[in-house]
Amino acid sequence: MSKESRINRIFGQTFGLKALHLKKLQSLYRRQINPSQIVSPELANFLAQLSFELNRQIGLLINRKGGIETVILGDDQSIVIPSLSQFRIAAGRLKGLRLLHTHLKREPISEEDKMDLALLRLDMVTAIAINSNGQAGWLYTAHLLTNNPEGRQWMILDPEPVGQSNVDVIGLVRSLEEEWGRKIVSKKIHPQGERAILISVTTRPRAAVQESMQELEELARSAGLWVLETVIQSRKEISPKFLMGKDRLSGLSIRALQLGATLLVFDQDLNPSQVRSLTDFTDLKVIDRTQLILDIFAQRARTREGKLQVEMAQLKYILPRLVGRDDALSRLTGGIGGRGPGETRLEIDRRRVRDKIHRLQKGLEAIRVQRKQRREKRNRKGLPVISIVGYTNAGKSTLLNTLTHSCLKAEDLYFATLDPTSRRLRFPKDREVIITDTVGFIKNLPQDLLTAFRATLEELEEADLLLHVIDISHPRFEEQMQVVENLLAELELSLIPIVRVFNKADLVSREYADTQCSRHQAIPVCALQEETLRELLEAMEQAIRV
Ligand SMILES: Nc1nc2c(ncn2[C@@H]2O[C@H](COP(=O)(O)OP(=O)(O)OP(=O)(O)O)[C@@H](O)[C@H]2O)c(=O)[nH]1
Ligand SMILES: [Mg+2]
Repeated sequence: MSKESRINRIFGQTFGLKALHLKKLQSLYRRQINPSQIVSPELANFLAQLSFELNRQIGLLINRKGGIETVILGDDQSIVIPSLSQFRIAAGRLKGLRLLHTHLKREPISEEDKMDLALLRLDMVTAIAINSNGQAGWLYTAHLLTNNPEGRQWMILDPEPVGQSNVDVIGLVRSLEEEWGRKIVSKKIHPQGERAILISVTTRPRAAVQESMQELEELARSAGLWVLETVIQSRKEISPKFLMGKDRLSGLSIRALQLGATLLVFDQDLNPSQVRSLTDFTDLKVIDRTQLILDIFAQRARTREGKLQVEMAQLKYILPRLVGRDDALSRLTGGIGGRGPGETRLEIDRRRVRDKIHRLQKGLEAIRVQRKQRREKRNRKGLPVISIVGYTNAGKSTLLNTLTHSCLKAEDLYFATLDPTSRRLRFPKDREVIITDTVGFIKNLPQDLLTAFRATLEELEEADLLLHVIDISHPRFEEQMQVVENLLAELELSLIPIVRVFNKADLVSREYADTQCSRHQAIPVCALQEETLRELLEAMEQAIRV
């Protein structure tokens, strides 16, 4: 349907306008506007007159070439801008459209105008105030502001009489975008370029949430995100659509624009329709904690098995979300920096995802069998197996490295290790054991990941001893310890003997380490220093012997 026939259909039928008025509205589409000028006196008066006769606001969305993209008819108080999702915007960019509209009661820029300006990232908004005789009077114009110390979000220009405006529209918009661009370039020190705001919307006390947010920040850092800001929104109840109120979300959108954010990361799990609503409202990529973790796993997976496992978890996560519009979806399935499962994600439909899951399942099954055979072979050799488990970043790989003089990757990142690795360890009394490093655990580990990593975790079933490594220098080490032990119980591994290892003892006082160790029956070590491992080695040997 052409734009002009739409006017006939929609305005004619819905509002019952006369043919003459419809014609006048249609003729607007054929106008070419000087892109640098806010509005010519002739057009301003034409709009004012028509608006006056209809007793409705009239709005035009004008692109930067001076073409009219949309004619909008409102009521006497306001106009509703239709969805502009076909006009995409880059970070730090405006929409490339400005709103020119009439105000019947000579009101200046309204709250609603400001919201449209901010949420739709319009280049600018101008209101033409109509005089009592139906002529165009003052022009009121507002535009957005880049991040400023006062935290102001918009600039309202001094009103100007029609025909005497000095505003150079294109020049102004360009300088605004340049300013944004500069801010973003100067902040873009992160190679992957995703600039995130972390958000928690919660009914729980602030202190409780802060801890979870710190962990989310660690996760974000491990995923290679550049965290611009963390926001905690305390609410009496969580709103089902946007989690928070619309006003708060508007504020957040504007903040995101000012900071040049490209991504919102929620600490809470979002359901598919929430992701869609939030994405549509803010025009930003929106992910939750689960997707963030999945993304880290996707970045880290190196072996074929690891990759299969992660892809499986990603597809399972995406499957229930594969409905509806695909522009939100592409942002959804893209993950951070577009590391979604497979390039064809835009075309894949649910059935194909299911097929793929099925194939992956078979692949993983085959790997499980191989693993099992390998384990059996190892068992026939009669070597006892010691598995290192623990919260992510506790120092598991470091401990394995020091114990066996190897050099596995150990880094101050969450989920540095994904693929289990085994090494031989010879005790002083010439006994040999196999010792394996495993993927770290975390609070609220996504169920799909847990399922996908079953094959890996099954290794643990064969262990003769578990070394549970705990970062004692972490303020919430007790909670982390609990998370791991609960997970072990869930995996039905509680029957395997376990030695608690309080690692990073070098970072706390001697007394603190001693008190905590006796309280929790643990052995203190510093995985970086071999000489601190003596007591642990003895305990290991002892436990294997029985
Ligand atoms: N100060 C101190 N740092 C340690 C100690 N043990 C490990 N680290 C550091 O803690 C960080 C994490 O160590 P990793 O060995 O990668 O931890 P991990 O448990 O394998 O972590 P994931 O594989 O990510 O689950 C690294 O930066 C280590 O250098 C320790 O005893 N003292
Ligand atoms: Mg590790």
